[in-house]
Amino acid sequence: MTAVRYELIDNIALLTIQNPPVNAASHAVRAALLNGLEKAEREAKAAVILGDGRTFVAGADINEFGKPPMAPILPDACNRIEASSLPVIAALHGTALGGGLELALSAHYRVAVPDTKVGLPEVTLGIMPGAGGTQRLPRLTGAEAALKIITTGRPISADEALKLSILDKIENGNPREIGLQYAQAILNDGKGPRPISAMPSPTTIDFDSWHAAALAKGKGQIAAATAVRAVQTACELPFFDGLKRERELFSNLMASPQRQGLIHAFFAERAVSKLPELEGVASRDIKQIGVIGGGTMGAGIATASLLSGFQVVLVERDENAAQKARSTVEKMLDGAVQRGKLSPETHAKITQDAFTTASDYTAISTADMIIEAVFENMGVKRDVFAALDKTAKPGAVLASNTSYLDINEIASSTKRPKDVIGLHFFSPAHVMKLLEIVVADATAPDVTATGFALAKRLRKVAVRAGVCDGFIGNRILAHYRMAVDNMVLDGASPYQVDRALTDFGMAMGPYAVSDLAGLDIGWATRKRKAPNRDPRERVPSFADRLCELGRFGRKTGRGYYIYPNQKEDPEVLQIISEERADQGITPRDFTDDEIQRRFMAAMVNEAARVVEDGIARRPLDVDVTMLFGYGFPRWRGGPMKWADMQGLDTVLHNIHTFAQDDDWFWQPAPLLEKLVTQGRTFDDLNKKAAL
Ligand code: 3H9
Repeated sequence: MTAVRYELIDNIALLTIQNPPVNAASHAVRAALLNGLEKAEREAKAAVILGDGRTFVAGADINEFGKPPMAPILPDACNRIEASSLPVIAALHGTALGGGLELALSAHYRVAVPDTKVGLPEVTLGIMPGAGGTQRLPRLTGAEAALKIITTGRPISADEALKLSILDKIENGNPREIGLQYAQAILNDGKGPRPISAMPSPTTIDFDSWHAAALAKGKGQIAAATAVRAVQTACELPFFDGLKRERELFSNLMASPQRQGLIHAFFAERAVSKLPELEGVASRDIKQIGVIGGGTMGAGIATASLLSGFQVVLVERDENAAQKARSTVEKMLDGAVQRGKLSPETHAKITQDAFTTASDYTAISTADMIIEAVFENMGVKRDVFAALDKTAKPGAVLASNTSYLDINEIASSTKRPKDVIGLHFFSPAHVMKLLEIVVADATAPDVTATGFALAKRLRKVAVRAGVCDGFIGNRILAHYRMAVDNMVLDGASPYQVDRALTDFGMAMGPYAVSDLAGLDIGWATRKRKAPNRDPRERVPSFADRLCELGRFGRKTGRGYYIYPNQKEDPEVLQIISEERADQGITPRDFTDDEIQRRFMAAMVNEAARVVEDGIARRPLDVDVTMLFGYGFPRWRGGPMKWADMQGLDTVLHNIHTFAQDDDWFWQPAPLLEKLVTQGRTFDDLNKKAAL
């Protein structure tokens, strides 16, 4: 298949880009487009550019990033199209994004089908538009509207694009028909080329304020702020000088580690659901979901399911609790209406027709999938699953939303362990994107496939995890929590730790996270693990002390911080210093850099063990888990990508250094040592797994 199909229809040349799945503007596409244009200039009176299949062009080919550019590069291809002697029309459908929109802006006229979306999402990949987008778009829309599109990266609808003059026309039909008709109308009207580069510069605005706002919002990310400066040149410099400046700024971002991190995140997010064990395996049909337990998690799961069009039956222990759960779900749905995610009419319809509550398991005897979200206790869970065994219909998927417990043991309390799986949602379950799909020893492949299909319907990112205490995410969290607790015991304050780690880019510091989750959760886990604790483990008791004082975090108004304003609490520091005195510890200073290095070394070390133990299939599964469930900064790509970029030898060296004061906690993961010895990276393991 040629990258661009050429057809001559009367005197109009049709250039159809054929590069599935999303018609990325690869080298082959760029070269073939220019060949087609030259042919059109010899044979035709107008040229139409369109995309084959599901979309126009979704952008530059991301696979080419980081490799030497191959001529014709996209900016040159766009300039050549704009300079054509023929009127060039772009006929859009699907998504015209990034380089795809830039290509359309280099055409002289743009027509689109109504559900087309256009945008410049480059900043989400750590770069900025680099094929004229920062110069052509503001000439059409004005600087402010262009900045909104470029700095957020959010696509806009065809209607909005028409209002902003990005589109000239919206037409029903297919891109081929609407492109041909529009080209014919342009010829009939005697119109010629209409290059945006010849349009006047946009009026200047307060770019310094936009720059400062983009920097603040970026929390360490530089792409959006850099793009502001590029748009500024559109107001201040002649078009081709502006293009030159755009190229320089684009190339700087292309060379940045942030670009590497964000592109890794883009591909990792798509790779997580690609599992060899699921190839050719059909998922089970799910229409009705039963949820057991109407607390925060159960209500969140019910809400997420309702928002994605499932019928939901929620079972609580008695009528009162069922009513309470119903009102929690309705409040969550109200929130979705307020956020514009749901219309008031659909809200009313869902709550009436799709949602029922009950206090008896017989209500879920028709459910295709049952998700248990009861108290986190093995005995309670075993009882629930034993009861489900009697009630659930044959073939129903039986899922547990446990965040730590052994799914194999839970499965053993039923006569159908093949149907049992872990579905670990994150709180609030109707908002958080991550779903850990925990595959037990006996889980049938079609049950795993059903978990992934459910995640897709719920628009969640699903990661396969094996069975162990805490699965991927909470197991790693438990380890880096130990590292930060030890630092606090040795002299750092919880507030310094939180600040150092939010400066690193974490969405929240670990102590603020504990307060949000509830300190009683960690307390229960510590008690559960106490009998099997290694005697060499350092066990700080300040967290237990806070719980003994009834400080469970936000919900009680006090935890590590004082709420509602999250103020630091001198009493907490006093409790910590008393414990240091009891243990004979002389507190020492920690720099923010040391806090960050210890935190990351602990995270990467445990993550390496998680991969080695097969709990995560690949390092990228860890990255996606930490990005979508634990507030790890996306622009760093995830902990494993971060470690690769630091150099694994540097991370290992840090671990050896830290081991000088605690050689039990800082035992290097054998996988990390092996990779360093072999001079390989975590990403090499990702690539190997993809073969
Ligand atoms: C840019 O344009 C820079 C220029 O300004 C300057 C240049 C000089 N390239 O997401 P999906 C793959 S930067 C290569 O699952 P959907 C994707 O990996 C770019 N491959 O589908 C996946 O592969 P696989 C600006 C790409 O329907 C497959 O296509 N553009 C690209 O859910 C299907 O993707 C963007 O940032 C690409 N550009 O969503 C848009 N895009 O099947 C990025 C996708 O092997 N793309 N693939 O896993 C998207 O946002 C979504 O893919 C899209 C479709 C909305 C288009």
